[in-house]
Amino acid sequence: MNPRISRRRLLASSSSAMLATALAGSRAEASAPTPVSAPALTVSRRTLEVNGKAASVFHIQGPDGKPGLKLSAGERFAYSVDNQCETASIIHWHGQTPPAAQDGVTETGYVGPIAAGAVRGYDFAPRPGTHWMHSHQGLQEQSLMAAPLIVRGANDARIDAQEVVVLLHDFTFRDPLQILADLTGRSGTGSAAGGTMGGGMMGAGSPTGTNGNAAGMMSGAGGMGMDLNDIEFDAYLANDRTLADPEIVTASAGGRIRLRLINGAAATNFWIDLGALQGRIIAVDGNAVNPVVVSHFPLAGAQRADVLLRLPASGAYPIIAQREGARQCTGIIIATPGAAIARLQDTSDSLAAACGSQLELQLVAVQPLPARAPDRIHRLSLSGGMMGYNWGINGLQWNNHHPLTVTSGERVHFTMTNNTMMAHPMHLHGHHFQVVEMQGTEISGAMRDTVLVPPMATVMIAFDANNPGRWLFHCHNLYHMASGMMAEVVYS
Ligand SMILES: [Cu+2]
Repeated sequence: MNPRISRRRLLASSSSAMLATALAGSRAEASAPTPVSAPALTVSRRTLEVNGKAASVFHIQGPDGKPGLKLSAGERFAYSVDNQCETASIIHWHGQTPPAAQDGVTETGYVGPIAAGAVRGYDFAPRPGTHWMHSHQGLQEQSLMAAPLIVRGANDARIDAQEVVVLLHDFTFRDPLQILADLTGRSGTGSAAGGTMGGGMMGAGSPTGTNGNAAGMMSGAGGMGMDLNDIEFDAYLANDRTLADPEIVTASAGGRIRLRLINGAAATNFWIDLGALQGRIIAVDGNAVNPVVVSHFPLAGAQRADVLLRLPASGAYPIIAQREGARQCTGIIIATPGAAIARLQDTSDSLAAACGSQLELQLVAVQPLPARAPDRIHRLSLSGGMMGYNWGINGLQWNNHHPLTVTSGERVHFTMTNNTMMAHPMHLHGHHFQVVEMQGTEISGAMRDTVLVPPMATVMIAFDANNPGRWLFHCHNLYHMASGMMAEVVYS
């Protein structure tokens, strides 16, 4: 018997068992489809040295021992997750559109977490593009339980370019639970990552000594305050390394590079600076866009960008990511053989601006949604603030959210108005949407799974309800999500 078919049957029966468990109202984990013979993604603990200090973090390794997965064109996502951690976990396939029970979340009730030592199988047709995988359990994502998920498409082979994947992260030596407790004020210790909570002015006077943050940066226009960066981090990483010891990618002079940039940070929007190079953004969140020439552009939390560029001559070319509203940087260096590589500063001389709609307004989908009037419109207010840390959607936190109902076959619009002073990268699971209106301007914008909604702005997205089930919709700032900024799309 074909082992793949038999395993699929096993998965199918196991999924119905899980669904039955969920419908019975139990949150307990249904028996996992073990043993699963599919190649494994192994989730484990490791020690990572950051700024000369050892930290205990997580790792998601593919069968080849490298972080995450790279799938060939046409390859199925037929992998298992082997949880070798001391704690339960679950991995979400960010950017993928699998059946709902395989989305890698527990909140929708299909499955429980993968217990320590357990294995769970997955099998679905993956969506091509630059995607990623990360824990959707607790705050594990902050402890680097994140990795690239690159799915090559049929057309990728026509692009003759060296592929360079860069996963960005924000890093802290602190316990993320303590950070969240400080932010929500429940611990009573008073200090939130060194920031003062009361005035919406965060980041000042950090005991960790990281410098250069624009605490409670004022936007200037109308004297309206804009809040950036609730948390001080100890370092910013590109493929696990800081600029003190960056990854150096060797490439040839005149060579073409395809950067696959992934913002895997828990709570940081970055500006990408290509330095002396000019590139062309050809895809965002794995979806082709009409090429946009860039050298400096924003990449919000959870977003991805594919950038084509060419090295004009021999030399070393830093690709830098700078935290919005701050000076801290991370990055990699692309260098030709023998090029002199200068030590780079990990702080910029100037503060980065806030990430906003600058790039979004220029993006045009290569394959937009077919023109169609909406069958259903959900008007959503992004609500809350740093004071009280009561982030929500329509004033409601996840624990008392109202389901966002849709029906299969509908064209759905979400009109999101951000009534807070902080930008929120909003992520919809299981679907890709088109950005159709940005701050009053109608656009045939990018197809995405994550869009940044700037403070006091309105952004409209459209999607086709074509993947039945229950799907999370949330801010991808981990601490905003954890404190309640999440709702659920439910097919009626
Ligand atoms: Cu948010």
